[in-house]
Amino acid sequence: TRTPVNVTVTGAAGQIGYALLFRIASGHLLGPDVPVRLRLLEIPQAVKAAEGTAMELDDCAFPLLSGIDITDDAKTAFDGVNVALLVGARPRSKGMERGDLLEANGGIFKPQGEAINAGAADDVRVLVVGNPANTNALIAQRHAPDVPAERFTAMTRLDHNRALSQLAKKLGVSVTDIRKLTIWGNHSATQYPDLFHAEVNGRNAAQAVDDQAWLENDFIPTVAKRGAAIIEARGASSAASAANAAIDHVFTWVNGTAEGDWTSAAVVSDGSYGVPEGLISSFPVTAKDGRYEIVQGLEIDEFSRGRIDASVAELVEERDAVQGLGLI
Ligand code: NAX
Repeated sequence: TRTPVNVTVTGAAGQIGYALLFRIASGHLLGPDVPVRLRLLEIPQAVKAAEGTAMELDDCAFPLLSGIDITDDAKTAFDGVNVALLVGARPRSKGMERGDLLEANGGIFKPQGEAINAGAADDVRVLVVGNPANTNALIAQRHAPDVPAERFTAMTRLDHNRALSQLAKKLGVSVTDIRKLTIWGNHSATQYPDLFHAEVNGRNAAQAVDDQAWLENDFIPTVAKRGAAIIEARGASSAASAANAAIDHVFTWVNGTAEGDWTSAAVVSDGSYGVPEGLISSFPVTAKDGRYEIVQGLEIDEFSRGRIDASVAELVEERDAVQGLGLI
């Protein structure tokens, strides 16, 4: 039998946590042959709720689930961690300025980065879901100098999946007919879902759509503002779809992208496509041998250039703000 993989989930008692944990325990994160040991990190007030979720996990009798630990201590939660899903974050409350939000999250992601640095397994992979995801990931990464920077990522896979569905609907095709879609930039309203490099049954997606007005006024804003539309309809923010995207992100990272395709993930920039080195920005990425790599050599036209630059400018502002606050 294989040694269980240690999977740490922060914010485990939250709504994404509730949708995520059962799928991890049933084998969807790493595959049907990989036993997992769950570590749940919560704030003290939510530990009891996390224990309730753990009781339900027990009641599923998942064959792959080899144990559950619950803690409010980051050091304990990340000791020996192989896969860290950082979901818990400080939401923006009424009247909160952006600086306050970044500062509150710095208070979460700095110690978590330090705890990962101190205790994680050599192969640790980190996915930040909690918003502002890219900048939270940057804060954690900067406080884990002994972990290769490429192991820190932030989630834009939900945006990617949303874009796949919107395009499939528009063209009356299946999502499996679409390849090489990209989300660029920040997981925020400035993100740029790019159809110019995407293919639908081998044909260029932007040409297949042939409707620049739809692309600019419908597709891009629908994808970028989908989170708000879900809140409006459901009365609560995206949870199961976010959990599903987190599962996809890690599964792809470990198991690879299909030949001739890529996906989207926010990874540490190496300077590709004019994105300043060190920023955690979304790119087209392939996964191979357990590593995400930025797809190189794409031609970026003027329209895409402007959109990418605008979203990256926002990431630069966020980075400068957390730098100004002494968080990185
Ligand atoms: P909830 O408020 O339901 O749950 C968050 C949980 O995190 C709470 O149980 C809270 O006690 C816990 N928490 C807070 N601080 C913590 C800390 N220091 N350590 C451990 N746990 C802590 O939020 P939920 O709907 O689950 O969303 C979680 C995060 O995901 C939010 O920041 C949200 O904005 C973000 N999202 C990111 C998405 C993405 O695509 N990257 C999409 C979905 C989602 O909006």
